[in-house]
Amino acid sequence: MTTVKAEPADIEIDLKRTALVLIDMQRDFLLPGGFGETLGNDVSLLGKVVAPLGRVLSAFRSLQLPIIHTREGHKPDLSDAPPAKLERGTPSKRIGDPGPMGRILIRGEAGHDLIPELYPIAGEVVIDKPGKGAFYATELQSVLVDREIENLIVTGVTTEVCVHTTVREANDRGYRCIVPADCCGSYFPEFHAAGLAMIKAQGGIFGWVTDSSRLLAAIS
Ligand code: C5J
Repeated sequence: MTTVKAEPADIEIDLKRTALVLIDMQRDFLLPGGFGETLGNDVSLLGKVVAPLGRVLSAFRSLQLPIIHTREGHKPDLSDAPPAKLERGTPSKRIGDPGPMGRILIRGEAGHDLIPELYPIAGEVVIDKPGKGAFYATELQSVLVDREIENLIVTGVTTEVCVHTTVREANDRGYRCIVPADCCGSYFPEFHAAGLAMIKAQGGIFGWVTDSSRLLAAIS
């Protein structure tokens, strides 16, 4: 067993039953011209996640532990995008509109793809998800069951949206979720802080919060 220093308490995990999940590290969220920017966000705020998450990804690769990447997006015909999502708000471009990286948040377009710094290699799982949570309308649960996973290191963007939704979904399904704070990010620093606080409050009601240094010290 491996002890990860974390809040609200240190946690012991069996690394053989632990997967790293990278949520939506896509150009559409991290780069100018993508979905995140169409919503009015300063996408540069997410860049600081890449280096620490890259170190965690390298450690998981060298230990040959399971790695799962997710991508939020929709089929080109938008048949998996509910009108309530398509019509939401007043973005500068809507999901499916053409943008500088292809159609916004559409599978197969450059903007929908994962950033090169964290690009999956052979053997890593890529889950395409139409929603915010990685379990909704995806094969994630069966991927985890097949690999006998009990613990998830949940990272990516954005903290209070897709990371948080996934942690909540996973927690209800019985997974222990550990979130390294510097490996996830938000366009809203106050939401990032609040999202992490919510996870670890009340004795860790949704999971545990650590950071890349403590995680790497534990698993190296
Ligand atoms: C958002 C996500 N923020 N990946 N998606 O719309 O968090």
